[in-house]
Amino acid sequence: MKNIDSFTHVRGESLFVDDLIIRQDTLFGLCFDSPKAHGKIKSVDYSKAEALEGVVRIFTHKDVLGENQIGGIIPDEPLWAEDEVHFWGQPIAFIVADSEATAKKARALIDIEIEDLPVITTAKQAKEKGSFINAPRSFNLGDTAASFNNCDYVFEGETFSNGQEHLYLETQGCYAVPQENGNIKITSSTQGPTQVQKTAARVLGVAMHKIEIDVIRLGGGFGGKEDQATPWAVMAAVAVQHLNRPVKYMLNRHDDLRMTGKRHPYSSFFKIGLTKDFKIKAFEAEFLQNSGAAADLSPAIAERTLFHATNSYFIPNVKTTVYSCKTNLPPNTAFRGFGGPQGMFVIESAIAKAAHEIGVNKRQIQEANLLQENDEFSYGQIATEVQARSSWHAAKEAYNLKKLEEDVISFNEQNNHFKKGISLMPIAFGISFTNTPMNHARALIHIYQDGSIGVSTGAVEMGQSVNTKMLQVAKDILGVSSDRVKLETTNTTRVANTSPSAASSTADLNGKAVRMACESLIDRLSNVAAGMLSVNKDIISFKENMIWVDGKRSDLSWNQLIMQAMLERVALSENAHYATPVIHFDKSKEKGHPFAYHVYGTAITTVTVDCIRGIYEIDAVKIVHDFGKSMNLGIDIGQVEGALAQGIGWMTLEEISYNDDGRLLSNALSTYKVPDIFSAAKTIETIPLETGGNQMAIFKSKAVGEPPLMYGIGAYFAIQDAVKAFNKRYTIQFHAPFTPEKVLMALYEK
Ligand code: LUZ
Ligand code: MOS
Repeated sequence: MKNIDSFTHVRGESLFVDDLIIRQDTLFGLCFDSPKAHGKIKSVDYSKAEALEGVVRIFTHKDVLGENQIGGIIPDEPLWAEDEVHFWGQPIAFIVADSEATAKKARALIDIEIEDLPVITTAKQAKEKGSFINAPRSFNLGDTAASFNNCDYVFEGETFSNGQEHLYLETQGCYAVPQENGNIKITSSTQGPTQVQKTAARVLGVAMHKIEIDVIRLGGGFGGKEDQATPWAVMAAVAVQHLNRPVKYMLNRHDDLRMTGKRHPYSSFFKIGLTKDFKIKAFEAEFLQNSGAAADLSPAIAERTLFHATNSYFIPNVKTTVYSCKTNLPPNTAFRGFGGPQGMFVIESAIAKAAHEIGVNKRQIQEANLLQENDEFSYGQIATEVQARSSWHAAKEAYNLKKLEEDVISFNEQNNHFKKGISLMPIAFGISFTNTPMNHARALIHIYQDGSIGVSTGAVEMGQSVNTKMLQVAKDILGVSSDRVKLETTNTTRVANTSPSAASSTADLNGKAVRMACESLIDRLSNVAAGMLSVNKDIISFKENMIWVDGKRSDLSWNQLIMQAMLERVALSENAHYATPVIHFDKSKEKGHPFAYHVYGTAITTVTVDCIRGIYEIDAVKIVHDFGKSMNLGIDIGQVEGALAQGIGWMTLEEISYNDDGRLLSNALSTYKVPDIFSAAKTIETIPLETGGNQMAIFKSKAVGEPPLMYGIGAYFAIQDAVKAFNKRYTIQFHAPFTPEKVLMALYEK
């Protein structure tokens, strides 16, 4: 089944926030944000801006009737700065005017005086100064100190991975409209409608039921709208509260790039110990996360770094610690993989360093340590239904790794201007919110009396096709054709108290709820059908818009049955709640079973480096991926390919840059390079690993959103492999992204 939005997408008819028909009395908002990364606000003069014709009002923290606080995990982030600013781009005020153009003119007329305070831009500086968001966390298994003494090889090293801009095609935005009695309806481009609702209620000082959030769909989220869609919607809501007029706020690209957080840059240190036969006996890592100026989701992201610090390897002695370092950058936030990719880059770097120093192929060390059934992760979960070795060997065989490697070697023997490199990248990614209480979802199904069906869930459609999957679940369980099923918008009045659409878990959690609701309806409708057909209820089934008895099609149609159910006053609506069973985690011990299951896979990446220019091409990425039993392979492979491109971009091209004053230099698409069709891998092949699927996944079809991003890490090591083939004196380094500039320097380093 195709993505149900493809028709309207292609025709440009799909609705996003900016496409909504707005009320005639709508006003337009615009943020005035800090022009300094750290300082005391001495004075702000709004008089010239306020005097501009068309400016209705300028809102500041003084207009907050509730709490000027938007921090979720830790309450450390004001909606609007009060006496101090902590990052360049921090919201200070909100201009509301009769047009966007007027608001923009007004913004230029605001005079602000800020007394500079010292600016921290890197995690290392923050650690030196003791500037942290919260206490560090550590996951420990076995005894690393003792086991390093028994290793034949011990290596240490340092890594850096930079941030990443989400670059959702649709920028952040919202449209807030007053209703009667002070109620407000906000259409928001958010992954977390409940988070927006809850925060708006908190800042406005009203009950949650006065705020309704509606989400049609997002033009991409990638984690950037898990937490950071909230402030804009809340600002607009404050304005509505005071003005009783609709307020729209769509960020332009420059403002969005400057004011929002990104993937966290990490500076990390590792120590790895191996035996002669390449078994990794001990691994230590210290992760310095550049959290930015406020917590946002950083503590949860730091935690996931620890969860994925050993990737798909079994290491019996592990000691990992993460520091969330407070700096004067915009608060960094969720980004596809959520700290996992940063952790995996470090273990892969440690293995690469060991291989380089010992003088063997990196994959020999990787292969010797892949997870097996019943191995223990550092956080106590026992690995089951492990597909680390199976996907690794399936990839080697399906793509003839031996031949691929021989081709690289012979190419490199014959060429000096160009060199090829190859790498293998296995992944293991845990599925579930690491914060156990977030793993729940609800669905509300209405069957209308004409037999058509409306499905509401807490899932937010952001291009990942979750609505298509929800429709598949409903139509399969109810036995109706897809044209009978409509997916409704995601709305807090229909489905309340939702977790954000995140953690790759949205289809699992909401899909299970849809399934449960549909099964309850089927149970009730079976009674009605049994009566109409004078048969036992247990032999009734639903298929192709008809009712079947004992596997044979009856004359009773779905529509006739629904009409009869109406007459018999049977409830045709159902609400269901799903909470992931089994999972638990004890933070006081840092042990438990946090994940419903893991997703595995292996990618083989080959690249060609131009050794005169330092530029490179990704020749091919050949993947064996564990989809479980995919319920929609077309959509799932699309997710793999998109995540791969995003992962390769993070590892190779996308270079976020702030100057020492904390100003974003890569503040436009002329200075921030994202993957395009020319930099995409020339070939991508994805083979589904044959497995039985996983019961914890919806229809045994495993979560697919985030895991394949980490295949992109393979590109870094494939390029490094090519550099090594050219420059025998290359000092191995782990500093991502491996941009052409850095490749050039590595090629000619003496
Ligand atoms: N968001 C979140 C996530 O709040 N918790 C998680 O564990 C998570 N994991 C991946 C992506 N987003
Ligand atoms: Mo996310 S990184 O919002 O799953």
